[in-house]
Amino acid sequence: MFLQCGKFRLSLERPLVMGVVNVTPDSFSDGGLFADTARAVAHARQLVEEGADILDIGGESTRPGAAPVSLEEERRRVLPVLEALAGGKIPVSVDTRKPGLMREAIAAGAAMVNDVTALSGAGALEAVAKTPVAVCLMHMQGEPGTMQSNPDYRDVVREVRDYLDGRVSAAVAAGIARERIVVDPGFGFGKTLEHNLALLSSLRELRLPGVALLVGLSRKAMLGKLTGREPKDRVHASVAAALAAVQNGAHIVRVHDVAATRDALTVWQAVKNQN
Ligand code: 7PM
Repeated sequence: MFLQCGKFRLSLERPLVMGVVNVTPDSFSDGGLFADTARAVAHARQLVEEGADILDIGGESTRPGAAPVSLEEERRRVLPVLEALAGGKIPVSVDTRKPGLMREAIAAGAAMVNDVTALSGAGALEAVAKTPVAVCLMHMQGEPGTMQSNPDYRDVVREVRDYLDGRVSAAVAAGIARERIVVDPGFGFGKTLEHNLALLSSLRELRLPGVALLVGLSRKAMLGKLTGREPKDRVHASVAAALAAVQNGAHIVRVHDVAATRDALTVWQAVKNQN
């Protein structure tokens, strides 16, 4: 199986590592946009050195609980970073739910659109359909501001699967080939620890034919709940979670700590190759 990601054709034979690049104003300096851009680009290049297969650039508009960011602010943050990184050795994804930014990002060389609302917004499917980019369709219950207040499911695995299946059908109907599609259960997006663990242990049931499966668990609150640690001290927990995800059928893991994840996957792969 392959993922068509703009001009890149990625083999899904081995698990892929997507490195997270946040482009957010630095609260410790007033260096301004140029400093924020330079910092994000340097971080992204570091993640490539560490062995990332894909970069995911986000301007923070989709983060749970985060204040909404205007289109103008999001494009000011994301586009300069994207322009600096597109044309490099690995595909660059843009994490946005705004169709306007999707179009501009694709024109600037983005190879993937990562949308936590699964291209359900007005004009989102149209913004990506007639392009070669990959799309990540994520499940979320509720809205970022309130989704963790009372997550509720009768059967979380079944409901997430049915939702993703419906969004894949909508994408295919809009003209997006299955080899361009990635689905993601959206860990922490309107889910309790119990929901997240049910999804992680039954991940294989979320694999849809011909479609890649991506999982983002890196440094998330569920790992804080399990270990009692702050986000920056969740590296070991995140690596364990990424391994569990890959063992249970994930094709791509979205992580902050690329080097640590790569090493763990290298060892896991060596053991697996003995069969
Ligand atoms: C605070 C809480 C800040 C959570 C950032 C986050 C995912 C994503 C994010 C994911 C896909 C984070 C999240 N998570 N996109 N964007 N899948 N496809 O940990 O799980 O980065 S934001």
